Amino acid sequence: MMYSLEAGGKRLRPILVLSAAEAVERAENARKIAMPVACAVEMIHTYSLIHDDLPAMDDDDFRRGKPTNHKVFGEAMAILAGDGLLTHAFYSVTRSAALGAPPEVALAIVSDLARLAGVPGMVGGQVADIHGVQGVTSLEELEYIHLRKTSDLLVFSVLAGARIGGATQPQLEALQRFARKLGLAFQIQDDILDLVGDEAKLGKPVQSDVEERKVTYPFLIGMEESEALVVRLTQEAKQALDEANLAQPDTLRAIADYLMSRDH
Ligand code: GRG
Repeated sequence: MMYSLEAGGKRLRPILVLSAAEAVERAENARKIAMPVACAVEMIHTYSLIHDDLPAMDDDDFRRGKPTNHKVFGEAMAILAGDGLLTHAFYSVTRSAALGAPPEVALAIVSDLARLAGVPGMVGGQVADIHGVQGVTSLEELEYIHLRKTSDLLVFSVLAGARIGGATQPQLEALQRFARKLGLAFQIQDDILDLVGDEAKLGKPVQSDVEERKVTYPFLIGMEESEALVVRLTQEAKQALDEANLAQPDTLRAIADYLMSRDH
């Protein structure tokens, strides 16, 4: 568990939890109370990466610049490390209640986490992705997968932080719109960076269709349109952020800008 947690990574989801808590600025000690939830979402994210890398799924040898968990510890331990992280995440959320999160806030966070990381969310997105590997033909299908597989954990992160910060219902709704758009932009940028990285490795343009690559936005609509879509979705995300009327929206806004322009 610690091997994969400490392997690095951008820590995007925990940063979103803490930034959303600080952005609302209504409840006391919000950052301190949000910390165990920030850790919980990184545990869930890391478990999903460990399981995604298994031979039965993506069968990857490297993650976060290091050999994947099953390459080092074997498949059985990698499955158990993922299971352990998933379970411990819920324990970690209960620590927020111990630090002073109101019971109704802690309960809402547990409920959101089970839903958005679970079958209606990330797990369901992974199922749709596996079923659709060669069969995804439309942008609607691709968006369905990305909204669940990628956006939903970002939605959880922003909502959890905002709940701890004392957000109102209209603020939560606007922040949910913000995170959904942000997640889509993030995933499309990820697809673009993957393709650019592959092309750099091979020293030639990659023909997605002939090389049996996964169906992605660049594959379906081309590179230029994908890049324009990242810009448009980021603008829409920032529009939703404005609608949330937060006391301190600057960090969340800066994260949206950073994700759009990142190169790794
Ligand atoms: C196994 C239930 C289950 C789900 C797996 C996360 C996932 C779902 C699959 C990994 C492959 C992938 C590209 C998922 C989309 C989300 C995404 C872009 C993950 C990578 O997140 P980063 O870039 O990773 O935040 P770091 O390493 O920086 O934390």
